[in-house]
Amino acid sequence: IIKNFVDNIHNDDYKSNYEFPVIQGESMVFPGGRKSRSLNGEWNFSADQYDNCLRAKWFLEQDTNDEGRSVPLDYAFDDWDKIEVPGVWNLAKPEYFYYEGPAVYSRRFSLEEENKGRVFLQFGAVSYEARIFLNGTFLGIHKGGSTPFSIEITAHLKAENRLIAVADNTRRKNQIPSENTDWFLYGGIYRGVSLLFVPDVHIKNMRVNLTDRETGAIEVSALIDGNKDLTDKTVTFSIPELGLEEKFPVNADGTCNKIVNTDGLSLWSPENPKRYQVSLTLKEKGEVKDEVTDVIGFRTIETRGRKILLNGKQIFLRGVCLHEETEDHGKAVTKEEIREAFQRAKKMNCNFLRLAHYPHTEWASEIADEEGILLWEEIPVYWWIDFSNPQTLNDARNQLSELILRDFNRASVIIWSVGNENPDTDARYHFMKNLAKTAKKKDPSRLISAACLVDSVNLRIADRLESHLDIIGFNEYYGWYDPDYGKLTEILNGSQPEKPVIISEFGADGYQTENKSGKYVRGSEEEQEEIYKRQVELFGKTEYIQGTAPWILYDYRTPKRLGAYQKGYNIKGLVTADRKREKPAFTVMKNFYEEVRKNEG
Ligand code: GCB
Repeated sequence: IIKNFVDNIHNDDYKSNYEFPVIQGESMVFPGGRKSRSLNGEWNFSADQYDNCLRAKWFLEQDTNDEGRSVPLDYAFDDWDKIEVPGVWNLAKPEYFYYEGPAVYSRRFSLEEENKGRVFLQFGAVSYEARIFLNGTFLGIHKGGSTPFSIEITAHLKAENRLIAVADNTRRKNQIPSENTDWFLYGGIYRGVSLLFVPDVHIKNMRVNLTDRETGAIEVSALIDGNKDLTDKTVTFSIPELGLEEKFPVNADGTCNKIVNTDGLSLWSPENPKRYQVSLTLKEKGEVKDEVTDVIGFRTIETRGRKILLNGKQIFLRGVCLHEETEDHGKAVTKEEIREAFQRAKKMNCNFLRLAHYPHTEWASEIADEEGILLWEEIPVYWWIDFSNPQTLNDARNQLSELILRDFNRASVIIWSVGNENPDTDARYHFMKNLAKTAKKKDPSRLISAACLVDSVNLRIADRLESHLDIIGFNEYYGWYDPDYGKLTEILNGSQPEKPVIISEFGADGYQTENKSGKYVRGSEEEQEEIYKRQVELFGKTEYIQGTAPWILYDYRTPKRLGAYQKGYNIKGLVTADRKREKPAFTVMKNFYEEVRKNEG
């Protein structure tokens, strides 16, 4: 205890003890069909501005010795405030609103389940670093604020357990995103936490996708985890509705892979979001050892020349950008709120959403699968990033891999985006090229994109990254940041892209005024409407534009926007932040998409 005390006040480098083990990459255990227990609900919580849980090793709970209590206590896990998990702390109490830094979450749980196999602790997302402790043992650190991770806790479990998570949302230069973003970086354990109970040898993950539309061939890959010899094991993949059942062997390294042929497959599309129940069973000498299930749609997505083809047919992506935020829950959005956003987009005649600027909850792609909405998913390689730092690249790649693993089976996801509006430097080029290649390698079945900036000197759609992308995303704000439409006309008419282009952002502020002067007030809804009209007019005339995603569906919080009408919000939404009122520009988009749809026939 005395030693801890001395460390606490004299040790500047206390944190390096909690940088390893790093929980990375493919740690997630496939959740579908598993025995699990939710650890959501009330946890104890305290902001820990001086990082004392780590510094003074509070997690050890060394407050007693053999003679009883020996030192004064500076913490009281069980007496602290209660906070809801999942949730963001910023909205839990007014004094937490602007808090950025480490905070301690703690809860007890007893192990009621009979525990024969292995147990994993799974977090949906923690912003931004999470250090996890169970019964006094540091289990690991996870970095990256919006992707899931799992840790095995089998060896540390007791009948009564104390779980601690130190969540730290400090903005740092070398993180993804870096220090400067145009959205609010909430803190907390804002997605679900659960225990997953799996057999000693189990199916760690399963990936399924349609590889050949003509023949209905599906590729099934899985990874079996277990320390034992795996050569005597087989897996059986089935889709009962198609009468399909295929058995294949597990390789010695735990991988297994098979192309299976299907008959009579009905393809998934926005008009027909057909999904099938699938399962994968692990067997040893004919006896079932483990099973996972999922509900999966099958479709193909590809580009040909300047066209995007869904199931072999040209499609225009009628989209809109969406942040993961509501007034009531911050980033911890509910399923109902996601459905509401999707319904609103559909009302605007959308078939596509750009989920900006980081991985949204897994519910988003699950619901999009159900509702028939196509998705662009993105990692927060946003604006300036520490591009020449290998650790930063590692973190970006890790977030990308975790996202791809999580959403691989979702038909709705058609695009992986590797970044947004990054300055065109050599370091950025190498960094993002690496990410584009990583995405392609991990998932050749989808399209790679990035939201690029225009070459504002030559007024052309031109970015060195283009050769590594399938679709060129292009953000522009002509009429707003730059009032000169002439430039946009010049750019769109003068560019000769070899690939399809999506206008991944355009827009303008839009606030409600009582203006009766007949002239547009800067930033008013009337000006926003006019800018939208002029924008869509040009898009309609540009053959290589294969999709548009205006910025943004709803107004949202951002610490960057402190204007008289903004008041801490980005007000470029087509709908107000309370989600109650559609602005006039909403109707402009709705009509434009209606036209596009008609022309498609
Ligand atoms: C952008 C960014 C987006 C901003 C938006 C704006 O280009 O990609 O994150 O919020 O512009 O409102 O300026």
